[in-house]
Amino acid sequence: MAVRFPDGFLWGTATAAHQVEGGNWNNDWWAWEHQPGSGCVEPSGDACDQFHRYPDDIALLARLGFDTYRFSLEWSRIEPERGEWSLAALDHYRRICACCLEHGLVPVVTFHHFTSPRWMVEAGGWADPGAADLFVRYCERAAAHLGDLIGWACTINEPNIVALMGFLAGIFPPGSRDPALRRTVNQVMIDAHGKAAAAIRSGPGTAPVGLTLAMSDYQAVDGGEATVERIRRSMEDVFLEAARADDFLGVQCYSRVRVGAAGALGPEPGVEMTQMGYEFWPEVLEATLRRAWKVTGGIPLLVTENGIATDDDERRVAYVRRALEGVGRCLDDGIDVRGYTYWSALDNFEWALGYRPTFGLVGVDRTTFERHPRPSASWLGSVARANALDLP
Ligand code: GCO
Repeated sequence: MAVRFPDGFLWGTATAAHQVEGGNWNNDWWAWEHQPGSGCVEPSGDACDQFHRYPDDIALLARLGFDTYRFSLEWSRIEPERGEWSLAALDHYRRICACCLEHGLVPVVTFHHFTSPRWMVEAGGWADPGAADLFVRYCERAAAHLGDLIGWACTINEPNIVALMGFLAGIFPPGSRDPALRRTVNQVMIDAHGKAAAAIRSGPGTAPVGLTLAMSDYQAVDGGEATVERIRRSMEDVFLEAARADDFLGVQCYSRVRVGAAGALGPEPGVEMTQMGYEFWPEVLEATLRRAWKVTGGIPLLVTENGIATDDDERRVAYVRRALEGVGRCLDDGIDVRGYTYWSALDNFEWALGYRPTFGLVGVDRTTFERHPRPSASWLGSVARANALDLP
């Protein structure tokens, strides 16, 4: 299916500080990676050493044909102790934004992507309603320093996943398994998002501000309808409803989940799997864009993450092609999709799963940090340049 995308449609790739920078020892994830029994397969260590190599990465992404780069600020670098601000860290992120702009890339900046400073977690972390004010002070400070260079601002990345994985599933820090805490964290994050959005807007610059949400194509099987509705409420709807007043929503999705009356059913036998242990299901993007559009009441949507972990780069191209066809159908129906961001620019630290899953358009040598662009990188870069898929 050929698709022509609207003028100004953004084409990018994404990373997050802790997954690529290296040496982020002052946050809760680093502590979790080193905590016996946490289930992490390996520590993040030097990651992709992007803290030092960002100029080369940005130049590479621009050469490939992209016009957008989504990355995150590391709060534990900017505020290493409560109320102590690192001007050097703020200047570092200012240089990254400037470097993007010099290369013609729109900086899409995430203020919180899963990691929180150790001092913040010791002060009660995200289960404490006081977290919102701590987060807002940091956002204010960062926006004051960087706001004039930011293209799009994402307050919190996947607040639903932080709450689910950290407070109910026990797989992310702090490793709790408590349904009440999970509900509290959802609420604290919604509160923090709203206040942070106001703080970022009141600073310099005019970037649209929103949050990014992990969404899924929940499919009811064998009487699972009511269960789907229940899962959607805490995973999606509370956030989609909170986002109605935002400038945009970042949609992030990877696969579907089949749900029976008793809960998630797991993959369907015979369906191709990815390295993440979930199904190859690119149609998730169309399904989630349609749902986000409906439940938010029609705010602009930016695909801030979509991609696949695979060791077969041809399957990566196949996945993205089908996902983009779905975007095309959404655009045809008048859904306001502003851009597509592939996760991820680089193979990187996939949280508890370490470096095994390879999501990158660009491979990274784990000892030399050398970058090796894959054929999918040139392919998606050329789609970006043409602003079209498969036109003759
Ligand atoms: C998330 C995060 C990313 C992940 C990506 C692949 O969705 O969990 O935003 O940090 O690495 O989604 O799983």
